[in-house]
Amino acid sequence: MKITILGCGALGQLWLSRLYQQGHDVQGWLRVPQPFCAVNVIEPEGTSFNRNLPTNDPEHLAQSELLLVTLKAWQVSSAVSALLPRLNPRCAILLLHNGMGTQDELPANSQPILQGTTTHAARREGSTIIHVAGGTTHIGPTSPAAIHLSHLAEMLHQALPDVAWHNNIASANWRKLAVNCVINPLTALYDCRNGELQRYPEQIETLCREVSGVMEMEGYHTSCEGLRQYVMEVIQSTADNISSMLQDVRTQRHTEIDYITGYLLRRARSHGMILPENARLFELIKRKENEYERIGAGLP
Ligand code: KPL
Repeated sequence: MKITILGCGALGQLWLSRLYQQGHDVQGWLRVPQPFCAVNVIEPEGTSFNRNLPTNDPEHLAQSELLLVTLKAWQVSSAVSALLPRLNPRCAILLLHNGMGTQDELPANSQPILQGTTTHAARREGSTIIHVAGGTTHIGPTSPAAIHLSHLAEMLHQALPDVAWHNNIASANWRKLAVNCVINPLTALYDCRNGELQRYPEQIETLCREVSGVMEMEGYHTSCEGLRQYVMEVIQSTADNISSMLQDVRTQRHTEIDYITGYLLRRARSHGMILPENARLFELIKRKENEYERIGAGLP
């Protein structure tokens, strides 16, 4: 299959290496075009993939059957909008990022759009990508044109298992949003690995109560206790992880907070709800982010 991967960060390179090894015709797409992308991935069991793969070929893009978007949530709308006029109308777009709300920012279009989340952990160390731990990628349709694309889950599963197809992906996305609303801001504030959050059970329960209230209003049946248990399971299974938000804060990059807690707060507001603990964490992360971005921009 002809595939373009938009975003060649840790996750993008992982997909590039795996899809290439499955025999797919893949290219990367970089914001600043380069002749190739040096893909260098070390797998959890120690094997490595090291190869230059093609990038930014407009003809390849126009013929791609899948545009896999592995950018951070805040980069999605401008990058995808710029490529939309150059895609084949049947090219599926799969958005794989933390948080929700990016699709609402895209201009009206008739591409088949899929959304997903993944629990694969990968991080960059210099010019190498370390695939820290395997995980599951959940994908599903978010536009009517994408309802019949479940075969894509099988194709992706062959390359980087596990991949699960959900006809109702919004429900899976909300559960992942709950996990990210708890783990990401708390690890960034306490500067700790995911597992250390087991020390804050009351704060976790408060956050889960607020998220489950909004989920109920959005029509997704859940309970605070069910959500809390799920979040605790993820905290345990990713105990050694440095969350993506903590990595962003440590390297002074823009975080995905606007699409994680920010999205939750926007949905809560539309139902007339106030979420004091999530709002407090949102403000604290924004303050941190603004501080280093102001200093980075040379502002007083
Ligand atoms: O998605 C994650 C992230 O770090 O962004 C979790 C699930 C919290 C794993 O670290």
